[in-house]
Amino acid sequence: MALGGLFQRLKEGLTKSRETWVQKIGTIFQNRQWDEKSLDEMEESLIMADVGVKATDKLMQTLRRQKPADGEDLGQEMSAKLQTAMVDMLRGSVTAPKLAPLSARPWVILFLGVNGVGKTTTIGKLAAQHRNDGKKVLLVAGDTFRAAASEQLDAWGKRAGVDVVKHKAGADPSAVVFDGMQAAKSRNVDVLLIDTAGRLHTKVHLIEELKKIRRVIAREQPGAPHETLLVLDATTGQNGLQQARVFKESTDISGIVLTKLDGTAKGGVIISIQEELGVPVQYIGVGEDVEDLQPFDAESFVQALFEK
Ligand SMILES: Nc1nc2c(ncn2[C@@H]2O[C@H](COP(=O)(O)OP(=O)(O)OP(=O)(O)O)[C@@H](O)[C@H]2O)c(=O)[nH]1
Ligand SMILES: [Mg+2]
Repeated sequence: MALGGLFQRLKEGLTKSRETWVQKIGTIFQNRQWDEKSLDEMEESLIMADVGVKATDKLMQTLRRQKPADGEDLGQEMSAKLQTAMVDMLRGSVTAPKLAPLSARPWVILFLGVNGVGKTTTIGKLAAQHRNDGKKVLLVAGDTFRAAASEQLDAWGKRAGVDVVKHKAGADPSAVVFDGMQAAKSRNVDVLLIDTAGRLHTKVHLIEELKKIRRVIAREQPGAPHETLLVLDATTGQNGLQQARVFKESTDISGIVLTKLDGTAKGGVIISIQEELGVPVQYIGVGEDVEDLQPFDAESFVQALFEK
């Protein structure tokens, strides 16, 4: 899809956030002074949008330091200043990944997250995108917890035209992952995407199972998994952030996939995720279609959020 089309989808996906808080922030300063009352109101709107206390504090510090020029359209100017501050924060809060994407073969990506956040859907969309780029993709149904789970992955595999390695429901997930690694190596696969069962970050045995999966992957290919993506549902706002904190304590996470941004006005949570976790948001989900999973780019995200 053309870049313009992707931006349009992103914009549409962020409509709820734009219409609830972004536009409100734009109007706070219209016909008003640059004073404590207006600044406080702005701060409140950021908190309401789930930007988080810490990130809001930091943004407001930046904005309070920059007294606007007289005679300007204050609403527009404050909105522009906020956009710049957000982009800087989203860019500055994380460092670039150590390895270039797809620099190893197979490039192994492990997906984690609690129930229903969008792991399987994200894998399906990403599989279709890589396949469209001419990559050889293989999926691993590491969610052996429910029979329906591998069927759902199978359906995505068929749609994207990629194979799925799976076992019977109830099988040991590590065994499926082992088979997936073997198949990826022997079939010369470019990208291996591993689905896992939704797990509560608070359940010790599930976290142990995850560690076992990681050991199997690393034994089969040193350096893998190359990416471990934690999938978070944006509609859960600050709760998602709390999940991420706990996951991060027990396992390495290289990036975040923030799904369902189209279903919430709490799009500001992306800022607190990066700022507080220091883990980059790699992809965002703004709808149900394949093109609605997009690589996250701070500048186009903020532009899409604010553009009328
Ligand atoms: N609107 C919208 N829906 C999404 C997005 N991503 C995922 N979904 C929907 O979220 C629901 C759950 O997605 P799944 O992919 O099954 O989630 P999961 O994490 O694999 O769930 P479990 O395997 O049960 O842990 C599905 O109905 C998806 O279509 C998104 O970006 N936007
Ligand atoms: Mg799933």
